[in-house]
Amino acid sequence: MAFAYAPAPESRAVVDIAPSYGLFIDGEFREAAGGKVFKSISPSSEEVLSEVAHAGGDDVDAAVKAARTAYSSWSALPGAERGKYLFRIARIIQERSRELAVLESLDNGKPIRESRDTDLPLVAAHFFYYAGWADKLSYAGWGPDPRPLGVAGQVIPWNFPLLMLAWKVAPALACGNTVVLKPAETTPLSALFFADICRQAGLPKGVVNILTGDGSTGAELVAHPGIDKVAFTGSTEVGKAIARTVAGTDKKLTLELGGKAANIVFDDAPVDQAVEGIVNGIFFNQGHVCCAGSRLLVQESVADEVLDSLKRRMATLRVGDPLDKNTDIGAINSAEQLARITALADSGEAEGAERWAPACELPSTGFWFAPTLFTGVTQAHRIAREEIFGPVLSVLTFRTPAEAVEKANNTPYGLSAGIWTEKGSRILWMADKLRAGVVWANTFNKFDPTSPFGGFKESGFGREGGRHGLEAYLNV
Ligand code: TAP
Repeated sequence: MAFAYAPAPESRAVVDIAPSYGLFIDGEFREAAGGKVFKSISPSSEEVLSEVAHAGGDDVDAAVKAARTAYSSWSALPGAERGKYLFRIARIIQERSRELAVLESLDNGKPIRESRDTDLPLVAAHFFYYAGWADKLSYAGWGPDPRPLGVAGQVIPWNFPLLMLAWKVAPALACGNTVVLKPAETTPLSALFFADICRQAGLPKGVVNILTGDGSTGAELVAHPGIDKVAFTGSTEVGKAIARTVAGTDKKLTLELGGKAANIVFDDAPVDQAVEGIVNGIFFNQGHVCCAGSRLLVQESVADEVLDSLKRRMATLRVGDPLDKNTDIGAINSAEQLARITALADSGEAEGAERWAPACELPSTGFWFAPTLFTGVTQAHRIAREEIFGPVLSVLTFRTPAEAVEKANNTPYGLSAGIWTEKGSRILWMADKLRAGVVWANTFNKFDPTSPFGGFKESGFGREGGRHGLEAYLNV
């Protein structure tokens, strides 16, 4: 671990965080009806960033009513007019992206290089992309008159707070729906800044409502009878509970859940390139990525070479201050998530896998986990089966492409996969056999608003992004 050069961190003075925030309902910030609040802390320093209102049932009701009232005029607007608002929001996001990137890194713990160069550009790109669709829905192949659904209740996780908001809000609004969105308890701040951006853009009141709170707020929202559509991203466990809540109603549902992706390296892959892809696949965003390449499947004949090179590369990764532009791995999002990662990593050792991490000094305050890999992993081990959602890689080997497919598909999940090989025919053969919604070839964790994203099996259903992402918000 090299610490030779330490540039000045991005200053947190870039963003003005208020000591407290209310719920954003009907275009105004207001206290929760029950007066309840919770604290949002920085996972890297454990300092309190702000005190945030905790929405209860009455607040959910008020937000849904505001969204319902706004729906009649918003859905009646010509698509080109809705598009103008979305273009405006996209431009303001670009203008305020430095502020938002620092905020996201403070509240979530992710490295500023990632929030600045990945999250924020993608957030703006999603709004631009769906802004462009707003006046073209009649030409998208569903006939002349696709209709919005009504009020969408959207619940998002903490790993990409603003990007998950963009994935949900932009297509919903483009199609003429109004939304009530609940961000995760540990990362409420960028959604509240987004509320301010909606005001700045002059978005009619009630079109976007933001309810901060915990899982109980999310549960109230998805159960509310005034919701026409539920869009959820998060754990498979909560996704199943939501599916049970929605069952028997006429609410439309999309679920984007967990993953346990295989990143498959063949013996003809350029090793340096593959190693960069493995590192990006599992250590990007501390491994808090539903499509993370958390299982490395490496062909037996090159396993030693790939692992040697991977370990050398891992030893150069810098863990630390999310606001330092040289940081590769930031803070784990919460003490609770750190405990989950630690328990699963410990289970790997207990079950007989071999644990390795580079020498790595972790800060004394905050929540941290060193980049870690396990070799000698079998398919029965928990670390090969369960989503760790942290910077922990489980390495398995294979001999033949058929064995790689069998191992890759041996999971209840089916969100993503990666293939590293020089052979185009093998890529096509593998992509056809892998049960994964997204298959990357000679790259990993590449996202684009034009491209649909979503899973098979217990990774959920429905697609976000691209033209497919519109279908989730339309009666077609
Ligand atoms: P979840 O508990 O599923 O949380 C996701 C969102 O759902 C949060 O906004 C959460 O609120 C809310 N929620 C919790 N219980 C709910 C309920 N009964 N009804 C409606 N909404 C509810 O995920 P998590 O705690 O953030 O992480 C747990 C595990 O989920 C992780 O270890 C990881 O395996 C997985 N995960 C997957 C993804 C993706 S993108 N697939 C993202 C995050 C986490 P609160 O945050 O306020 O509790």
